[in-house]
Amino acid sequence: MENKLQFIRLFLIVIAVLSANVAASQSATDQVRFSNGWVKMPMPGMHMTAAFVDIENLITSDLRLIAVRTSFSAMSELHEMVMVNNVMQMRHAGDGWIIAPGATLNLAPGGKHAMLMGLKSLLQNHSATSLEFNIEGMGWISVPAVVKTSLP
Ligand SMILES: [Cu+2]
Repeated sequence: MENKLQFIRLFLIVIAVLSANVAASQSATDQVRFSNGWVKMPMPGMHMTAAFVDIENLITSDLRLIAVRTSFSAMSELHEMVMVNNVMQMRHAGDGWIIAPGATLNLAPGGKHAMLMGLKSLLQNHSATSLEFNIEGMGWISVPAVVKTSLP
């Protein structure tokens, strides 16, 4: 009897956790829209590449993109390009980026990007994969992405 009660309690906790996850992901899609996700096909022999996406803020307060990760890279960082002594350099955007209400943050070649380092597997050109972005307060959100050599 004791065991049965414990099992029921555990079962209820599992149900509560699962439904909380569903609620979180439903609200995330109401609050932020990801589109045009893609990963640049790495140069032969290179173990790093960049990924890009458009992120639209659908709510009336600021959102902050704080991190990126993928299943196929050992280390992933948000990077931006900055001019230092007339030379374009890449810099880790440690604080992430704010997305104002109604605004779209564009991660695009030559600008802000997701730097993917320590690629664990060979990426196939034109294959489908996924990226995960962390929005402050929302957690990790999976975003479909296609592997390609450049913009169409
Ligand atoms: Cu970079």
